[in-house]
This record gives sequence, C-alpha cells and structure tokens, in this order.
Amino acid sequence: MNEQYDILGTMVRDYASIYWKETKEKTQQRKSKQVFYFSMEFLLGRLLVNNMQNLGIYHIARDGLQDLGINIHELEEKETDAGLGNGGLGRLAACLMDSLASCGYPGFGVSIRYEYGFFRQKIVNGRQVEVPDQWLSLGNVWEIRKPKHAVEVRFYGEIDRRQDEHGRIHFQLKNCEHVRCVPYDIPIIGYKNKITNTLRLWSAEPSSENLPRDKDFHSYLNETRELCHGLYPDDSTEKGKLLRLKQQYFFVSATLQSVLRNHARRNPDFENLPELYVFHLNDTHPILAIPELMRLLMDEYLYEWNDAWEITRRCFAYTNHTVMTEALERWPINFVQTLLPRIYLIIEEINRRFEKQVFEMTGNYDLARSMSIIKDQMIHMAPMAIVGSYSVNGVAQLHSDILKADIFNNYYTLFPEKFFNVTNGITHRRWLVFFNRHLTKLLTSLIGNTFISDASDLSKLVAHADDPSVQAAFLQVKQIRKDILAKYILAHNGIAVDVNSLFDVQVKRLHSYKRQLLNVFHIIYQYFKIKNEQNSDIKRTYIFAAKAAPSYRFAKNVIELINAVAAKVNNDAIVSKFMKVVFIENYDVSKAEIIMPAADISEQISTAGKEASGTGNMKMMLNGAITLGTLDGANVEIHELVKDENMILFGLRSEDVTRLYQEHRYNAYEIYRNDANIRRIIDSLKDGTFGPESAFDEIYNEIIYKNDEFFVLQDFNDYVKAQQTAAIWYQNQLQWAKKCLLNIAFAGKFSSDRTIRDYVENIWQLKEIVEYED
Ligand code: B1N
Repeated sequence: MNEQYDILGTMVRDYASIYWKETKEKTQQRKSKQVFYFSMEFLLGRLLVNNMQNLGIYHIARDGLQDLGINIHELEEKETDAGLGNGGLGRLAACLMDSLASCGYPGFGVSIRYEYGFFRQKIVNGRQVEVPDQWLSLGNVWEIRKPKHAVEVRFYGEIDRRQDEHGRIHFQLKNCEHVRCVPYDIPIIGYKNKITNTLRLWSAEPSSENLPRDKDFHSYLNETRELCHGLYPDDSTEKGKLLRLKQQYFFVSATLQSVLRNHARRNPDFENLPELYVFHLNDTHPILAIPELMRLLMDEYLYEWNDAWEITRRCFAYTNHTVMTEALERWPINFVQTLLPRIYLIIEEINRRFEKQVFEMTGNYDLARSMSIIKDQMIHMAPMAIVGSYSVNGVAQLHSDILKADIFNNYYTLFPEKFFNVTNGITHRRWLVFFNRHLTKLLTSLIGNTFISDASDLSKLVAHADDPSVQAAFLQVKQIRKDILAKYILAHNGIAVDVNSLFDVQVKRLHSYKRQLLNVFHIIYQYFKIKNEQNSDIKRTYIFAAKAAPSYRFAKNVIELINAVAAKVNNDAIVSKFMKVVFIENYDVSKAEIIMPAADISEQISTAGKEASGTGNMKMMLNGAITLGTLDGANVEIHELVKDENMILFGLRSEDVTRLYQEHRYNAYEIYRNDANIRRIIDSLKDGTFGPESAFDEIYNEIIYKNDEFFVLQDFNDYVKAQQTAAIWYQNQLQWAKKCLLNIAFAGKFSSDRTIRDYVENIWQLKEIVEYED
C-alpha cells in the first residue's frame, strides 16, 4: 500500500513538473516581480489530495484506481503529515502559498528541511508525552533535491579588516565554520490554473572547506547534522536557543546568496532588486535576512552603506503575529557576536544610524534610546524588522490597531506610512471543498461552483438561508460529518458520543491566553449542576485537541485536568447521559480536517486583545459552526459580518482588559471568595474530585496566587450565560441551521485568496502570470 501511494504521488509530481518548469520560465522571461516568503514554519499537512484536486485529476485517478480494485481513500491515509510548524503561524504560511499560486502570482516559500517535524503527542495516563515526528522515514515523494543549487553559509570566525587604495575598508571572515546548504524543492500547485510555485527547504550538510583551527572534526560533523534536526516549540527554554539562532541565519543566508547569485547573472547591478523581489518576513524569526542582505551587497558586491541600505529597506516587508511580550524575540548580544561577528557589526551600525535619525526627527534623546534595537545587552528583533522594512502589518484589524496604538506606537508615530493591516485567511479549497465534500455538494447544488475560485460567491447562499428545506439539508450534512468524527472518537478514544448532541469544539495550541481553562471550568460547573439536578437542557459533547509546548508546565497541567474531568464525566452513570468530554490526541492538520466540519460551536475565547487573529475560527465558520467568543482577533471581523444574531459574544473587551491591567485593581481571590459557583470549581481542583490534592497546583497557583493573569474568573459568569444562549439556540434546529448557513455565506472574506490579494495590492505589488494557452 505504501508503494502504491509512492507510485501515485510520484506520478502526480511528474505531471505537475511540466507546469512547474513553465511557470519558472514565464517568470524569468517576463522579469515578473516575485515574493520570497521567509518562514521558520510551513505546516503543510498532506499534499496528495490537494495536489490532485488542484491539477484537476482527482476524479480520473480515483476512478482509474477503482478499476484496479484500489480505494483511493486508503492511499490518502498512507501519507504522513508534513508538520513543519507549531500552529497558526505555520499553517497560515501554507495557506498563503496555496493562494499565491492559485491566484496566479509567482513566488517562493523558503524554510528549513527539518528532519523531525513538531513532536507527536501521546496521552499516557491523562498526560502529554512527546515522541519524535519521523515524517521522512518513508521518504517524501514531493521533494526534489537540488545539489547544483547548493551554497555555503559561514558561522563564527574572526573579522579581518583591510583598507584598499581608495580608503575603503573590506571585511572578511577568517577561520570560520562552513556549512553546505542544499535545497529540496516542493511544488506548490495552483488551483486549475497551471501555475506552480516552489517551496524551497534548505538542508545542512558538511562542507569540504577547511575547518576552523580549533575545531574538532567529529564535533563539526555532529553540529552540522544537528542544525536541521528539529523545529523549535514556540516557548522553548534557554537550552538550544543558540541552535535556533543558527537555524534562522542558515536558511536566510542560503536563500539570499542564491537569489543574488541568480540576479547577478542576469542583471548589471542590484539597483533593480526591489523591482524584482519582495522578501517577506513571517514574524521576526527570519529577521537576520536584513543585515545579511546588507552584508552581501557591501562585502560581496562592494556597495556603499547608503546605497545598500536603500536597496535593502525597499526589499523587506514584515508581519507581526503576536503582542505577547514573551514571544517578541530578543537575542543576547554575545550570542550574535560570537556566532555571526560580521552580522553583529552591521546590526550595530543600523542601530547607530537609526538612533541618530530618531534624535534628528524629534530632538528627544531618551525616545531615541527607548526605540533602540540594542538595549539591555539584547538585540530586539521587532524594532529591527520595523526599521529595515518598508511595510509592517498585523494579521487582523484589531491586532493592527493594537500594534499602532500600543506596542509599536513610537514607531507608528514617526513612520505611519509603513503600517498596514492584512487580515489572515485560510484556503477555502482545502478547508471546505476538498475535505468537506458533503457540504460542498450541498453548496454547489444551491449556488453553483464559482465559489471554488472566487470565495466571495459564497454570499449567494444568503438567498437560501431562510428556506426550511435547505436548512434541513444542511442539518443532514452536519450529521454526516459528526458521524465521521464520532466514529474516529470511538476508534481512538473508546468513547461513544451522541451525534445528536451539540459538538462544542476548542482545538488550537494550548496557551493560557487562549483560555482552554475557562472552557474546562464551565464543564466542571455543568458536571456539578447535572449531578445535582439529574437533568440538563441539552446534550453536549465537549471536544478538545491541543499540543502543549514540552516545557510549558501550566499548559501540560491543563491537559491533565481536561483528561481527568473527561474520565470523571464519561464514567458517571447519570452525568454521562447528558455530556461527554473528549480529548483528541496529537492535533495536526489531518486531524483538523476531520474535526472542523463536525463542529456546531466554535470556541474562540481568548482574553480580548491577546489573540492576534486566529484562523481556526475561520475554518469552523466556513464549515457551518457558530462562534462563541470574545471580541478578539478576527472574531471582531466575523462579528461585523454575521452580527449578534449569528454569533455569541461574551466577556471583557480589549479596552477593558487594558484598563484592568493599568489599574492594578483586579483581584481574583476576591472573586473566588464571593462567588459560590466559582469557589466550588476552584476547590474541586484540590479536594480530590479529579485527582490527588496537588495534581492541579500549576493551575490553582496561577489563579489564586498569581492573580489570574488572563481574567478567567472575571469572564466566567458571562461565559456561562453565553453557553446558555448556545443551548437555547440549539433547541430550535432549523433556526440554528439558518445561522450556520449565514456563517458560511459570510465566510468568503476569510479566504486566503483575499489575503493574498491584499498583500499584492497594498504591499507586494506583484503582477499575475497570465494563464497560457494549452
Ligand atoms: O499566528 C497566527 C494567528 O492567527 C494567531 O493568532 C497567532 O497566535 C499565531 C513564536 C509564534 N503568533 N506568534 C506565533 C509561532 C512560533 C514561534 O516560535 C511565535 N504564532 C502566532 C497566524 O497569524
């Protein structure tokens, strides 16, 4: 079976390679501007179905295989997910690549060919255990190794300064360590438009250059091999951080060297670089591209600082994905100085000139210092990104507004023309058309199939939302999808869930600001209530899936609590008649493809102001779920479209949250003391209801002793009310279906095709490669 998958995959790749070559030739001939999307993460998931569908050969392959007695779905299951990402940021990169090609724009994604993807999660005795994700162990049919395109990247060493006869100083790195970077290319196939772009993943190999003087041969081999071993979790601890910095420089340097080498072959100079390329930085992780381009232009191609800076500044655009201060990257000066001595000098000079510029603009020395890239012995990556780019954007309107008003306010005041918003999106082809064929069939029977290439046509569904027969048909489709998920849960968790119950879904990375805890507290509340009343308004199935970063103790404790509550609830003879709790192991793209279509309620309950955008919210909306959430991230834009009647809002607004933080008046313990329901829930963490006394101390301490940083208790009662509203709405099934249909109808805005067009028009300025004749 694996062999059959390999053969099919290879055939599909070969079929695409004709278009791949033609797209490259067209781009070159027309000198089209291209985007290089630099990202430490691409969470691709599986590619077989997506590629066959985009090439328009899925049905042919399916029928042909059937004639041979082979079920295509069984082959589909053989593919391992490419899990080169943590969560939303990595999946966004994958969705944007799909839409870039599908909208007909030329470009590359660039990243690292990690040997192991993000860890696989096992739940053992209710706890998360991490095991390596060996995604390459059976090979990867989609990649092509390109040894001819290899380049060398250099680390460590000493700087040699030499002055020439014109007084110009030349910098050279001596006694440094070389790493050979070999690209592996994966085709990114556009939807039925023959455009095929490239995802280029770099892999590290030992170089044949001399080793530095004091370097031991075997440790060199080991370190080189280690470089591409694994993807970092988003809150990894100190250990291994140097390796992450090395990874970051490794792939940006390799990419820029190969771009410039290519450019130099076809152009007399680099003046036109910004007309031919935009280098997009997916958060600050690839930020060293900015000083690296300066280095290449000055040290290799002999540009003066001012000219090099002008070119560099006009090539880069940066997207910020978070306002959480612990996720804003900073590197200790000495790390960068040691690993990348020349890059450090360039950063220092960028900073010196920037401080001077701010001082000249404002006359305020303190301000200039406070905006500095280098402070407190650290290099601050977000300021460097803002200074070195012509564009800075947030990922939802609220988030972009917060960047301007709050965390980047000083920069915005001085350089307002740089700031943009580009609301995130998802590829509605993967997330609806290919993986919810049942719903797609209903939609096409009602509104035709133009929405597949133009998602705004989903709005045609508005005209059908009031039709009871359409509402009934929608409910039938939802039932089928819930059945599929229920079968999966039975097979993997051994829990029988009722497909007539409300499927209440929270699936995303585990983080305290995302407040899975608020959801669990409500479940505990319901458990006590049902135990007491022996009855309930409606039946519910609470579904969770989430990976916690391996070193994030609070997050892991929340997973334990979910599983402990699940065990208690599901084994209670009475309560389990009315509710079930399910934790689905190892959440990844393939799992999301089963879960998203089956959701009734989409839980988007982050503390307002903290979730930059969210994209799971868009996936569930598109599949006909109702959002129960705070006014945060892209929820704000969902609410603007579907209005109060079709979404359930609750909780603090982002202004309230800011005020509460500023006033220092929030007192979680007071809430605990005065609210009997809340007290009962918190006490249950300690009194043996769900486990030994200290089993949930990470959680207990966070709430009681650390004053509940994300306002779980503050929002609790409003959340309970919101859940009551959900129950009331759900009791009128046809009305419920109408709301779901309207959600689908308004979801067109959240197609990543729209996101790509926003980037193209406002930031990248690319032109379509027009489709060529057959
Ligand atoms: O990026 C997504 C957003 O939809 C989410 O709201 C946001 O939380 C997510 C360090 C991150 N922000 N920051 C990260 C990832 C890895 C890492 O090492 C930070 N991920 C997000 C897409 O815009």
